[in-house]
Amino acid sequence: MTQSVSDVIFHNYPQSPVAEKVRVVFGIKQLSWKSVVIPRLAPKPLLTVLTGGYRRTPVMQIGADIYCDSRCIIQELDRRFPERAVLPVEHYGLFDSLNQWADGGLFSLSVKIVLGAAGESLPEDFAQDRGRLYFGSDWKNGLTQANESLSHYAAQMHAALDGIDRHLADNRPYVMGDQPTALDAQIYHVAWFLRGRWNAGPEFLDSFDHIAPWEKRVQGLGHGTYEELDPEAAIELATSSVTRCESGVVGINVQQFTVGQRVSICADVDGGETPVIGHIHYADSQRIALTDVETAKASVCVHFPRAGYRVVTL
Ligand SMILES: N[C@@H](CCC(=O)N[C@@H](CS)C(=O)NCC(=O)O)C(=O)O
Repeated sequence: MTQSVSDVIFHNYPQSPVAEKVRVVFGIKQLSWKSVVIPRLAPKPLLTVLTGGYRRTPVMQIGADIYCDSRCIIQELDRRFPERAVLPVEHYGLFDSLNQWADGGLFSLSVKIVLGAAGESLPEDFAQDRGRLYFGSDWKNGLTQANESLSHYAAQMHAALDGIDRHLADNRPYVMGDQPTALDAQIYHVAWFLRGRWNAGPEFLDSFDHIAPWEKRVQGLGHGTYEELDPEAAIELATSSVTRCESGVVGINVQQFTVGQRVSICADVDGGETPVIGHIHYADSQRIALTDVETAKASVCVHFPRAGYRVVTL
């Protein structure tokens, strides 16, 4: 069966910065996709019925294959649609380390700034949900501290973006040179979040010489083309499809997994999230995929990145 680009279903909501990262990747790759708009707050029953409990944003679906986390999504997009690759082969290790830094440290810093600056003005349900997700069980204290340490976090962000600004100073259009890559999407989604959701964000970003013009260029790449799809139609599609993922444990098998083993998978942070429980269908050093996923309605295959996720055998 040939893969059609319009088979890509993206579960997201407009305000999500991590979804914006992937939307920019759709733009770079000039893909067409279907958008399922999901709620900003849990519970999200029409999403978790596909993921087996994973509730973060975004999630990509292609038939019965469900890809959780932007890292897994972007790797899969380049694998299925190699044209206009966003993960360059050259210097891949260095590139991927930078990607992981942007995904981890840089994004967390932006969350502290945006939530910290919002302070008391955050709606209570949103503060509780995002507080627990990003600041752990003592989230009230975490939010207060983020508010009190705002200038410290702004200085940390300034130090990080100063490096990017200097890097762009040779008038290269994109971070890696002439062609946009996933790293542009990575760094851009943080700038997009700061500019859009932090009162002081525009002034902060505009104080750099090269960041704002680069943001404009990345924005100009667009989001590819998309149309909306009902969540029910997406579930129906998953139910009537079968996974295209081969089965096996490939490469160096540090945790000595075997196909069929029952495991739980959860983001390796104290976010109060529901682990996804299922049976190993595929694993390598970058990705793990489960079938017979408990609590998932359809016979899906749910994929996670290995980086940042804890897999526990049950
Ligand atoms: N490591 C994840 C992080 C995803 C994440 O934290 N997304 C935020 C939205 S930007 C989220 O899930 N917030 C809670 C929600 O949407 O329910 C990824 O790269 O996809």
